[in-house]
Amino acid sequence: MGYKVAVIGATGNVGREMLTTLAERDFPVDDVVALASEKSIGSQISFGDKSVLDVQDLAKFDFRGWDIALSSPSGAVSAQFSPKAAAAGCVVIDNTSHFRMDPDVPLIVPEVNPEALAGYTKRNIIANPNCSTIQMVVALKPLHDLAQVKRIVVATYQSVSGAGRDAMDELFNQTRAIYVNDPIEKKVFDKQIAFNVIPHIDTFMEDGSTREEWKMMVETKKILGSKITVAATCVRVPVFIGHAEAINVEFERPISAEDATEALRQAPGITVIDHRTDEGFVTPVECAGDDPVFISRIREDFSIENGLNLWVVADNLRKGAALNAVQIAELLVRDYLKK
Ligand code: 11C
Repeated sequence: MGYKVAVIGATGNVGREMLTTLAERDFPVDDVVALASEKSIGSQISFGDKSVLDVQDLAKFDFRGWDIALSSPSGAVSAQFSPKAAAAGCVVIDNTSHFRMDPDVPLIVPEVNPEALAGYTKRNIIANPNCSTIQMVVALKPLHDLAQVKRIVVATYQSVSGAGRDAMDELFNQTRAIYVNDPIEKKVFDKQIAFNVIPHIDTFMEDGSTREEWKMMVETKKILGSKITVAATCVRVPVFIGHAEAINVEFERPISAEDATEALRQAPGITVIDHRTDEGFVTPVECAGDDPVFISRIREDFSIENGLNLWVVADNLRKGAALNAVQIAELLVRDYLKK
């Protein structure tokens, strides 16, 4: 017997990837529904190779009798509909930032803190972390177990797909416009993204950080440990899919590059490619469409005590969003929602 699964925000980048991932991983479904706002009614979405779903109106949907909702609409839509679905008995796995810091909502990366999932019954909602946080904590967990992370300094190189399909179109259209000498149009990004980099993701906060930088800090503390300090600089780059991160870590105890590499090679969800030669590292275009978090450029940082540098790359729509959500659903049905 399988599960009845709703995908909320099914027409977006992540919603589509959620449907693809459910089908690819043979998640045991009895029924699947694609939900979106009224303006998407009439459109159809593929579920795997064989079936096509008619998009249904989220506002009119009755969640009673549905087991799991994978949710990736805007934060405001999630704020309205996730509690409604949860109250109807449907466990919501929410990809927005809205519930992540709620103490009654577990924030889960299955390779890192699966034990925290037990707390989901308080609100019937589980939060999926930000894509930049997910790939960083997957990379750091095996090292944290070895030598205890003390401080993280990270710079991100984030692809435009993190900002949605209009952002991908904007990169494409601006690139084309530059080649054919057309005027550059800016709608999603406040500066030109083609052939440029923008150190501004999400809104600015009072202390000068952006919310993306703040999310990386608070989410990492919630998942890995509150004593860890994080300094993040988040940057949008003209790449379609795949986020990269240059991570500098200071540990409580000594850790060699060799021991770190060995621990990372053994860890779930990670592929180490670090040959210290031309092409012996991974870049975002190579990770697009793949599941693992790729780690390269593992080296000691001799400018601080117990320091290490890493280059971490992952598909932000898969491990950074849809795949992590489906892996949470897999844990949920394995340990808590057995049929
Ligand atoms: C980006 N990381 O690349 C963002 C997208 O908090 O879930 C995801 C935002 C979030 O723009």
